[in-house]
Amino acid sequence: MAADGNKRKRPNILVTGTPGTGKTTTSSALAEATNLRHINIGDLVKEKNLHDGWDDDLQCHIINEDLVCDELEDVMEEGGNIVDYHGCDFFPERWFDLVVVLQTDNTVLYDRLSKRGYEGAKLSNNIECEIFQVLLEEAKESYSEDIVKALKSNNIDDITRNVSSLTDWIRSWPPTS
Ligand code: DAT
Repeated sequence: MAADGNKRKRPNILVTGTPGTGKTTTSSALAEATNLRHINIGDLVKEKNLHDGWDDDLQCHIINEDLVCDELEDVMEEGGNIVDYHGCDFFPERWFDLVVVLQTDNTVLYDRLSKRGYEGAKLSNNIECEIFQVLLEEAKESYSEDIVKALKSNNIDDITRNVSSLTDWIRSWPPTS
């Protein structure tokens, strides 16, 4: 458990994974089921201008990690947050009580990202990221391994099952032992 975990009335969960693995879908369903606050980092960065401009090659904002962490410090200390982002190594370790890494089979992910309009290097980089389990490795390096949980996200049944087991976990907070 994270060092500060016991002080929080409600836990903080990080939902991470390669783009397209279902972070936003899962996080918003989980927020609805539990009344936790869903924080989509990509949206927050755009909304509050927490970036250093636009990366033409990667076709995304260049996130300013320090500004993001400053922006979220108070709300994370309070607890009860589901943070949704395709990266996990720059958040303070103490923020999270559970780190969920969503995973999707390559062929399924390829179709999802193509539908989203990804092509060329952006598409192949993300597929490679999933093949090499980059986010799972990043999560294990950044957090205690016993709070990192990899969950399959190939179909709607997986989402239902994941949301249900995570809801149970949140409802049983704080842990008794
Ligand atoms: P992310 O936030 O990881 O980028 P998303 O939640 O926006 O992913 O989902 C991308 C698209 O794929 C969206 O159209 C919903 C669909 N999708 C995601 N996870 C799925 C799943 N487990 N089963 C079926 N469709 C899924």
